[in-house]
Amino acid sequence: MELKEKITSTFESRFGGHGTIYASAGRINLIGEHTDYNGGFVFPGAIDKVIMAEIRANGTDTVRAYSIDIDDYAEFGLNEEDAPKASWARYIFGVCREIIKRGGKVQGFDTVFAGNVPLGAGLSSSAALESCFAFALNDMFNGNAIDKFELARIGQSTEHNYCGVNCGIMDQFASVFGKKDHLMRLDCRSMEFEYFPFKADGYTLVLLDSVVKHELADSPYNKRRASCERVAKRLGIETLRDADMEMLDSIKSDITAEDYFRAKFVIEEKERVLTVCDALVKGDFDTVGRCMYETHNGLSKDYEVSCEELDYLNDIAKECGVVGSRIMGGGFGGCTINLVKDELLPAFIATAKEKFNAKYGHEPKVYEVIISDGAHKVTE
Ligand code: GAF
Repeated sequence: MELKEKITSTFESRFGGHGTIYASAGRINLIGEHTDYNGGFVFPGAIDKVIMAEIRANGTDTVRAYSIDIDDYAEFGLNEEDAPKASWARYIFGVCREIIKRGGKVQGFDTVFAGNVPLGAGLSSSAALESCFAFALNDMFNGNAIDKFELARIGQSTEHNYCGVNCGIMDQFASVFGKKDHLMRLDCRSMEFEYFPFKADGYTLVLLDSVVKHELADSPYNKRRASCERVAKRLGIETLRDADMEMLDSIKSDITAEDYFRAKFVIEEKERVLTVCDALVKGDFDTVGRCMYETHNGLSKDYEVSCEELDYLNDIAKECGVVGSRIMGGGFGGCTINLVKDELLPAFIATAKEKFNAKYGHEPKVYEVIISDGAHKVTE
């Protein structure tokens, strides 16, 4: 059954009647990983996989929420002490609380939601969930008075304050601002951004999901961020955006080798984003691809957020002559993103499935990516 039909029929049987339907997207990121919380650049786009929710005010102070995918129901109030236990419900609760903390209005509502963003694959299903509800509650209770950047920050603060992930702004930004056929280069220091048409005629972006589970809350993600902040502090600057390799080398003997390599990756990565944007405008996909491989190498060796399975998928891509390939998102599992010449695509996918299966006993999942719109209202 289509996502929307599944949601509307479940809403009707659970709560009776109908509400309004909203959706927001997962994201890819062509390049610029772990640069967002360092004040650097990122280059994401929203994709055609969404979290969708039907929502209706219920005239009480209680939220009644049902997740179709998890098959779980939660009821909670809107005060700080009402935080639900289930982690999926905490995303919705967090969004409500962050709106209220900013002086916005939220009243009780009934909701049923589901999605087709693969969970734990590095495609930001959590940002899609937060952005869907932030967008919806802004529309339903606040006359859309909250601007789109603040909607993204509401999602990010939800991660920080209710889900234990000290994430940057990239995922929520991409989910809220996504535009069909466009990637967005965001400067995470000034928050200025530019849409770049993504026309890669003759190439396909394909994700290979290792199905290694990716959980940022208990992962060393927060530790990576702490390393970067330590180095920035030692350099006397606000973020690594203002650092270069000369500065880093000048303090090399005062910091741990681990912190040195974390910062080195970030310094190199922020330059790669600019190189890739220029190359994309010129249609120079060889440069785009080379930078993607460099990013993978840095994420694997210096930032150490890859894993055996993702390194293997990257090696297969290289062997197959794929233009660019790298681990995508926070890391510790999830997907590689691959820029593949169309004529090579079937052979690449077949080889990746076969080799990965032979080594790990299961095939990687394959998702072709269509760059799509971000948060939106689906029905009146
Ligand atoms: C995760 C985080 F949520 C983002 O903010 C970003 O840091 C990303 O990892 C790595 O680029 O998706």
